[in-house]
Amino acid sequence: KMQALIFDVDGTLADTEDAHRHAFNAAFAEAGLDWSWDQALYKELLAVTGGKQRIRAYMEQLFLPPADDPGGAQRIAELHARKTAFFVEALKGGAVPLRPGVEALLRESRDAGVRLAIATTTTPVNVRALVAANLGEEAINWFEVIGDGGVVPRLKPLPDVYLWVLEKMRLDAGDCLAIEDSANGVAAARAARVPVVVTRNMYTQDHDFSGAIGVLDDLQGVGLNALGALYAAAC
Ligand code: XBP
Ligand code: MG
Repeated sequence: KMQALIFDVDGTLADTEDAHRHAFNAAFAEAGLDWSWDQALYKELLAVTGGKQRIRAYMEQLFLPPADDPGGAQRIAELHARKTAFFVEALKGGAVPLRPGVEALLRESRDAGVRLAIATTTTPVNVRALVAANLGEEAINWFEVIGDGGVVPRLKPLPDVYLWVLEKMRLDAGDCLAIEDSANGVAAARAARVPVVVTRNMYTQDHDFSGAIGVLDDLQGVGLNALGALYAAAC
């Protein structure tokens, strides 16, 4: 039985990635770096999950391997902290709405007693700011468990954050449904044996979603009945 929905955040609850991209660029400019990530480059860089890991991967592309530099990790951490500050500021200013159908599905789930959780690789303050800006300060409590980029060291596509959430919820993987937007997210959910439905977006529409039980453009008009039907057909 489908007892819980586990939501990814970036690209799934909201199309956050362009706001992330702008925040990275603002942090780079503030630091006097001439790095600027356009959409085409960012699409490639998204293959690496986690903002700090993404900066590191980019530096390796530029042949500036931070591993060769004792201060490298520290500089990445500082750049990323500024990026997070820019991103949270944008969220608080209302720059990123929830994707279509997300709020309705969250509310329907609460009414129906379907448990809610989050499994993401992003920074904890980002999740709180996104939810608060769009659903109010109390809505973060709609999610019984929040697995974010701080709870496990190994990010998606590895299953660790899903396994952490399942353990906290004391649920079997097969009693949950994950909602994801990317190949890395699908891989993470599947590696944890959680069935997964995809709502694809601009950055992920050509990803390989094999392993997902459904691929949708968004959640507009997609309620628990429709998700339950996909779940029943697959599980
Ligand atoms: C999201 C990410 C994150 C965000 C940026 O992946 O990979 O790194 O792009 O957030 P998913 P941070 O949706 O699969 O969780 O800079 O806070 O890492
Ligand atoms: Mg995502």
